[in-house]
Amino acid sequence: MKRLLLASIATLVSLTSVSAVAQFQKPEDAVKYRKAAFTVMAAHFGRIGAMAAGRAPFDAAAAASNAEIVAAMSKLPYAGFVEGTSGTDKGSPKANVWTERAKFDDEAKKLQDEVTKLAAVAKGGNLDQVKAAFGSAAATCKSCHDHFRNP
Ligand code: ASC
Repeated sequence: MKRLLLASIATLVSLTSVSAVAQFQKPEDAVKYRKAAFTVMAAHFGRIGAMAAGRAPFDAAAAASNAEIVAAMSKLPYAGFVEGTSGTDKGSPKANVWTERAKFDDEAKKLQDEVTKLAAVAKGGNLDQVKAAFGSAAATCKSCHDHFRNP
């Protein structure tokens, strides 16, 4: 059942990410969308982080399932970074997302690559490997935040 659900999500995600650019009627809709995608991604990433940090017992199946969701979700938020939606308030994207778009896209790709690796590693059920892959993935979050997100 979970497998079927994940397969359905994966299909939806692959269809959605292609058409997402055209799906926003207003810039605010794109902002809401990307925030929602990051919120869901962070919730599932955080569950793995809690295990990696020893704040929660290691549950290999839960780690693998959360990592698959993170990997699928990581494809979504970037379509929501439409022109004219930078800000200055805490957590909002700086204007350099659009003036340095190639670098931003590269940061996005790095995140997607690392969470894809995390999902693969998590299937193996080895906590030390999950910790290492989680750390690499978290570093890509931080790198992008440091450069493109208002503190
Ligand atoms: C998380 C989360 C992030 C990243 C970042 C890593 O769990 O929600 O945004 O890790 O804190 O530095």
